[in-house]
Amino acid sequence: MASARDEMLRGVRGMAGRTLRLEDAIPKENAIVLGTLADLHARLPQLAANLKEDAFLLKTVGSAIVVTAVNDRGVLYGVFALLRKIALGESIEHLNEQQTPRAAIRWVNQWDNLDGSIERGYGGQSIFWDNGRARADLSRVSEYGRLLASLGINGCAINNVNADRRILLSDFSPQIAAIAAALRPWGVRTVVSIDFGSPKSIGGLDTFDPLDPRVAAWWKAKMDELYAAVPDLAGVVMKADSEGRVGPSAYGRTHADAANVVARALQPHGGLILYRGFVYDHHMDWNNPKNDRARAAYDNFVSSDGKFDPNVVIQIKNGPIAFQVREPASPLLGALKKTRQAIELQITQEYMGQGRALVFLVPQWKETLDFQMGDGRVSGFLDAFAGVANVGLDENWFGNPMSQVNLYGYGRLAWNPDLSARQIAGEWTALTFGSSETIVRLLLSSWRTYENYTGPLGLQTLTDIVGNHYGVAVEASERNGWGQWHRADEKGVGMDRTVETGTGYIGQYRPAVARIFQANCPDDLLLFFHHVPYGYRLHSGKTVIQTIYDLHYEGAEAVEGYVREWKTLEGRVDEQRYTQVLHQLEYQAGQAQVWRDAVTNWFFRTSNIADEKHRVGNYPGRVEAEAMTLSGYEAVAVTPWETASGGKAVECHHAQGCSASFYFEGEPGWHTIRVQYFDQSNGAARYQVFVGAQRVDEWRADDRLPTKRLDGTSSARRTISGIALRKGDEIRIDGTPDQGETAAFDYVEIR
Ligand code: GCV
Repeated sequence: MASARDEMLRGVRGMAGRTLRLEDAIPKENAIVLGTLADLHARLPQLAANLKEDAFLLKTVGSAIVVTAVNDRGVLYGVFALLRKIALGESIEHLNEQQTPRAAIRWVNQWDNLDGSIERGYGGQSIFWDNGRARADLSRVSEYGRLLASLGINGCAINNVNADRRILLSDFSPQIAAIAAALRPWGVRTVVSIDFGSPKSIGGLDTFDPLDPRVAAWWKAKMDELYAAVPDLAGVVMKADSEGRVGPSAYGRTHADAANVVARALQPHGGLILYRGFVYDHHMDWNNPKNDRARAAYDNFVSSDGKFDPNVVIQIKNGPIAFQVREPASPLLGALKKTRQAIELQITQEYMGQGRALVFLVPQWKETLDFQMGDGRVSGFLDAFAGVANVGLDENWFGNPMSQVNLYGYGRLAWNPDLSARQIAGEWTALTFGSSETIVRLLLSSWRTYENYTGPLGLQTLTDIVGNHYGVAVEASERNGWGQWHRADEKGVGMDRTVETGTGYIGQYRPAVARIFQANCPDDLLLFFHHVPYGYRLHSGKTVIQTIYDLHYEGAEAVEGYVREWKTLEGRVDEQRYTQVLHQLEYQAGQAQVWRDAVTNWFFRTSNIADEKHRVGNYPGRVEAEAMTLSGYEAVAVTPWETASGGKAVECHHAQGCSASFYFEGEPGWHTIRVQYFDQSNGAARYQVFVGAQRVDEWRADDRLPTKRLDGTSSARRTISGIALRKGDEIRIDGTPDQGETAAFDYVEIR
């Protein structure tokens, strides 16, 4: 309640410059009255409402605005809702608005490791952990609690689902308690991720068999101990039998056995276990065309329906693989008729540009939430939401100012999945920058744009699957056990998941949906479900191969358009964020071109079918580095080949530097020079560009991109505009290496 009161004061002070007077009694003048229904009953007996936990009522009573709920958390949510209304300029006259969250469990998961790193986190180090302990300064945790509360989120898992067994050591609970204390004032209950092997790995038992009574007793004692330290712990998250984590399969037991043994230990404390449905074998034989990772969640869980205890919730990812740029809704959603279920959405942009690309994910999530499974809409099946947030210590939480829209959108949808993407984009934009149709337009088109240049038609994100999941690497998904296969070869592309000739995955959908995916598959998902020849015609009338070419060009062109559109906002968005976002979009435009060229060239070489529009393989104004006059620089082959133009780049191995030059052959006039160079993480090489004797630009390659290699992740673009060039001018690139970084570059393009 104190948080609700302080937030009301802070909000009105911030927006109206007025400090509300605090009183315990209800005054005669205008007032904002905060309290639970029980608190207010004696003074406002006319207030009658039938509210669930966390729901709130905003109601005008005489000259007062009353914000009430059955619990303190609900009042806090009501305050945030009222402040949002004021900030959005909505009327607060004659209020009588009751809001009830659709799902009672609205959690975020943080994949934070105890050493302070974050698995798939792009906004800096952990706000919770440092060097194996809770951070000494937990002020960012309490700010995070406030942020989460403003979105109606009521639980936060504070450590990675790839759980460190130390989290359950007896002397560790004070660390958890310290974090819980920082979240508690915001109504955010703490959750811990646990390792199923703990009874053996830290418990001194020789087994973690869930049916062994000693194991059950261990879990019970452990949970009693944990709740003694954190009495309001919301529960636990557990990843078992997945990606190297131990699980019930070690003893031939079921997931219900595993979940229930922990659930029974939690039950006396009112705790929940969110048991992850993300179970699959990552050593599957690629050569077996019947193998299919997409089948795994359904195959593993559906037979246990009805066998889970009531405090078990199965946490199911939105799609059957893992957070790809496009996947169909997981067929497990709603298939468990007697089991509670959560949808797991990924806020952190693991496969979506990792905090460097503008990708508003709400339209993607909405597609799943609104999906008609044949026996109901996905959102109607859900008891819980889990969003993988992975915020970090960076000032803006995510490493850039725009990714916050996804946390905002997640919270709003967990509260009310019927909100539209447009409404959420509009709210966030207005609250963050002030209303702007331009920003809303960018947000709403950004997922489609990202999909177009990274993996359209259901191909999934064509990224470095076995590495950093960031840059382009078309074949990285193939010939390994991870199961993110697209099976492109010289004749065709796509996974055959049909019942008749493929893996049978389509048969996991309810019949009405299976029929559509089988016989009338939407173009967007065609290659997820079917293997087709490159000449196959889509509903659009175009061939698959031409569509792949066209969409990659459209996607890359769209990002260039974002840069132009963002520039129209100069002076209307605060300067700091204007510049940050501009740089981000300019970088993204360069990346989009790398993706475009890599994917289209890869498919051109593989299919041997030319682009009808003659773009693929033809790059007007481009001069390959390896074709320049080189002094010190040496040509090298880049792996994978498609990530460098012509498969090659040049590198410098001389501390004093190297040069590469060529003569301009184009028409005289004002030109833009673009240098495609490589920015690895192991140094900060220096580049200088000269036209004749005049230096026109210089920079250091000092971005923090996640690779030490020359590849699609490190490939970056420098744009030098407004340069006067005459035919015959010499253009020279001087590069000076630094540590492991070789001042490499790929080509220069002049426009
Ligand atoms: C926490 C994907 C990610 C992993 C993640 C896993 C999961 O495979 O790449 O980093 O592990 O999903 O959701 O458990």
